[in-house]
Parts: sequence; C-alpha cells; structure tokens
Amino acid sequence: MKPTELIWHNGEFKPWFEATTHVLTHALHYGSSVFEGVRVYDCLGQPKAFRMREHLQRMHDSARVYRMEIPWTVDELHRACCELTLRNGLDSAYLRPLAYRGYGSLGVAPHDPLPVDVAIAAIEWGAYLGEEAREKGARVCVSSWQRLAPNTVPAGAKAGGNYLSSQLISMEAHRLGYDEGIGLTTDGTLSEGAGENLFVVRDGELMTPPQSASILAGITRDSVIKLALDEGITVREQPMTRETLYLADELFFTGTAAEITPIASIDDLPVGRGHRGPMTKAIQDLFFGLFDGRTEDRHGWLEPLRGDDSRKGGVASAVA
Ligand code: PPE
Repeated sequence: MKPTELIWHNGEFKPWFEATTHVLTHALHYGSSVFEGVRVYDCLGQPKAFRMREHLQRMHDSARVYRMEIPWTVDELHRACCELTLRNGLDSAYLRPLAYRGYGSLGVAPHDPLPVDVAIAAIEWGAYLGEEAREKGARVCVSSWQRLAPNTVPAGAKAGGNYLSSQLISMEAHRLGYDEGIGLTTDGTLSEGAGENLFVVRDGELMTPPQSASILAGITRDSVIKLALDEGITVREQPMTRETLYLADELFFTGTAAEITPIASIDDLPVGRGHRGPMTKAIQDLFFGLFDGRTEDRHGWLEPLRGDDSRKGGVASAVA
C-alpha cells in the first residue's frame, strides 16, 4: 500500500500518518466497525465515481444493523470522498470509508461516552487477485471454513468483524497455494469468496447465490446482473450445490476490489477449458466498457468528481 497525502478523519483532512486512533478503540477489541470499498475510475481523463452514493448508503445500512449512528450523512460523506480523491491528486482510486466505535469505554455493549468515528482513505489499488488473474483467471479452492451462519453475525452488513471469516478462508487458500477461497454456507450450498461474490455460467446463463446464502449483496454483483439483463442474458439468483462449481462452463468473481475476475480452476479442476471463457470476457467488456465509453452508462452509475465546474477548480456540483 502506497501512502497518499491526505486522509479524511472526523471531518478534517489530515496527513496520512496522522490519521491514528487510540489502542483502546472499541472496534479494535470487538470488531465494531463498518466499511466500504468504492472505486473512482479514470474515464477518458476524467475521474468518475462508480455507484459511490449506493456504497455510502450501504455503509449507513450496515451501521443501522448494529445501532451505530454515523454522525455524517450520505451526502456529507459523498462530498468528503470526492474532495479527498481530488486533493490527493488521484484520477483513479480505491476509497475506503470506515465508521467505527471509538475510544471512551471498554466493555462489549457500547456505553457512553463512546463516539462513532469516521475515516476515509483514498489509495491506488490495481487488480485485486493480480493483473494476470484478470485475464488468465485465478486458482481457487473451496474452503474448509464455512461462511457465517444466518442469525449469528449478519453477512449482509459489511462489518469489520465479518472479515475474520474472510481471513480464515483467504489465509487457508494462500497456505495451500491458491489465489482465493470460496466459503460454503453452513448447509453446504455455495456462498461467496472471501471478498468477492461468485457467478456461475452454464449453458449461456448466469447464476449466482441468493442473498440468503450468507453473502454480502455486492454492488458489483448487482451491476453485473443489470448489465447482463440489459443484453438479454438470463440471470438466476438461486441456491447451488458444491458440485455446480465442478460442472460449470465458467466461473467468475465480482467485487469492487476484484472487479470481474475469472476463475481458471476450482480445487485443481480446470473450469471449462481452464482459461477465461467467452461469457466472462463479455461481462468484463461490458463492465470495463463503462469507463471508456464502450458501454453506455444507462443506469447513471458514474458521476464526475468535479461536476460541471471543473475549470473553476470546484468539487461542488456532482456532490452538492
Ligand atoms: N462479498 C464480500 C465478503 C466482500 O468483502 C465484497 C467486497 C463483496 C462480496 C463484493 O461487494 P461489492 O464490492 O459491493 O461488489 N469486498 C471489499 C473489500 C475487499 C478487501 O479485501 O478489502 C471490496 O471489494 O472493496
């Protein structure tokens, strides 16, 4: 990770190394944080945010599940994200907004005084599972660790604590020589990758596990579903068995960090012909085409950071 100049922290733009917190911060002890990953793409020389408002709304939704009150509105966070990206001089970026129970008292149930602190970092982050995987596909295994069971820790809220599960899955995969691991639900159906949603291609149709399969309902997942439906491709959200993986024509991951990453093999069995298939390539072209104008942005997902008054150096209109 390469430091950028500024981090937004509780309303202030601070030098990167000064955005720190106390060691008795509640979230460090109990996992009580919620966060997002948002990308800004360089769209033919103009930085544009991809579905940023929806990401920030999801962060508010995640906080609501934990009865955590974020002291900034979606609009205020949106403005901060745009300004931070521009002030760091980035044309493309991965943004990491984070809200966490801060310093004040110890004890699991949060008691006063315990603020909810908010930070946003903007960094450069290339291909999540490596540049090569984006084309050739990742080597993936099914993890021996299952995903969070329903009514334990809610997978649909993007909370820091959920990523203990993701760490176990991903670390096991790396230890065994794979790029990434897939978690099954506690009843053994397909769930998702450690930090990605999963798509299966079979007979020209797309299938993906439903929200009830202990997944985070990804915004990239939703984008792929909508792009595919726009092209007349059938998409099913349905529970799937493990063997579906071994019988798939193609498999791919989606996520803000992972974007669209093909899966080349699953548990050492080649997926289809063992390299990126035509449907995955078509979905990648549709997705990445949004950022160079090859795909029409018919859902209004992209927003210029600067709005229309860029020549005046403002950051206002798109974020007002
Ligand atoms: N499932 C999980 C568990 C997950 O962490 C992500 C995103 C997704 C699905 C896809 O969601 P979306 O980004 O809305 O399409 N993971 C974030 C964090 C990755 C990390 O390693 O950090 C991300 O991609 O930003």
